[in-house]
Amino acid sequence: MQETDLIPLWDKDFNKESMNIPWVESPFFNDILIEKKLTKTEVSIAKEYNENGYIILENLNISDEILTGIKTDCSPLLGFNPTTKKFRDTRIQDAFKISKNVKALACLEQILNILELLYGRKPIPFQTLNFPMATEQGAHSDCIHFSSLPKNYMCGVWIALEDITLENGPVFYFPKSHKLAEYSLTDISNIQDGWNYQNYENFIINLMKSKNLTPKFLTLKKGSALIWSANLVHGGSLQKNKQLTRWSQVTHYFFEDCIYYTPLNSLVPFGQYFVRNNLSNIINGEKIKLNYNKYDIKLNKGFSGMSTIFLKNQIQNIIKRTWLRVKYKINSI
Ligand SMILES: O=C(O)CCC(=O)C(=O)O
Ligand SMILES: [Fe+2]
Repeated sequence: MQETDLIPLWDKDFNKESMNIPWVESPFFNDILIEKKLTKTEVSIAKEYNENGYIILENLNISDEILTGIKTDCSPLLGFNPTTKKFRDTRIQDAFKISKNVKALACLEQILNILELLYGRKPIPFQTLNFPMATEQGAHSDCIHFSSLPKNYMCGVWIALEDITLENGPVFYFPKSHKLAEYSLTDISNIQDGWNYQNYENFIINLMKSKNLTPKFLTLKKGSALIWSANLVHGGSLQKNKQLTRWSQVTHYFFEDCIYYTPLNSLVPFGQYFVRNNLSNIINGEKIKLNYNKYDIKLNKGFSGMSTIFLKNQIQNIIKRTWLRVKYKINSI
């Protein structure tokens, strides 16, 4: 006899690939990887992403026309003053609506293919941000801004539009931090006064220190990219040399067949979601239809833009059961 014979259900099988999370974040990642017929390069990309929560792509084939074109297109939108060489704004959101170059970078075939490989679903670029300078943004996980049901079907792709050094405020990120729990505002404080973004940022940086995670700095050559998974902690480091620029583009992606929401404006423990149901797919401009793994959903609108979410067939079942109870005069079905 072996000791494991004493454990109930030890020999039972479980459908590992049917778990309701991206396969690359699955606790059964290694088992699933063996089953997939991937090339050597694909295997190393997937392993890196699973272990560290990010991958760096240095050999992307992006034309200089696009990289330079984005700067030319965005400069007037950012209120660039040629005399002072200063920008009025430090970021522009969704410039893809105006600039075909921004759109082209958000829809790069090479990136879309890698994302589909990692997530097993079609990626949907839904938001672009262009920065001419460092953001100096505190450490955060994008999960606080963008989340999905099922969870973790979201990622960010950051592309350098010029060479990035320690002088011009590179992005910093904490490898392996994506494996930590996903924290919401209601988790970080036991009083409502603590449910604010500043407290969240203070929490995250203390969490990194407490877990002994050390940051890496994204010094990159123009045209290279970082893909980070939904819960990887990252931010913008301080810009040492303010005379320099730090041109970059971030595109945020969701994946198909999910419900998308903003945790920062939601009260998830109370079942109240700030659902993003007016997103468009940058690739084709079409409105994204929300669903849950292809099941139709119904949103019940409540206060402050928050909704409760029902699966349509769940409602139909409730109605059917109620009708049967009434018809046969029984208390429960
Ligand atoms: O570019 C940066 O400094 C960080 C941007 C960022 O965190 C984001 O867009 O999610
Ligand atoms: Fe971010």
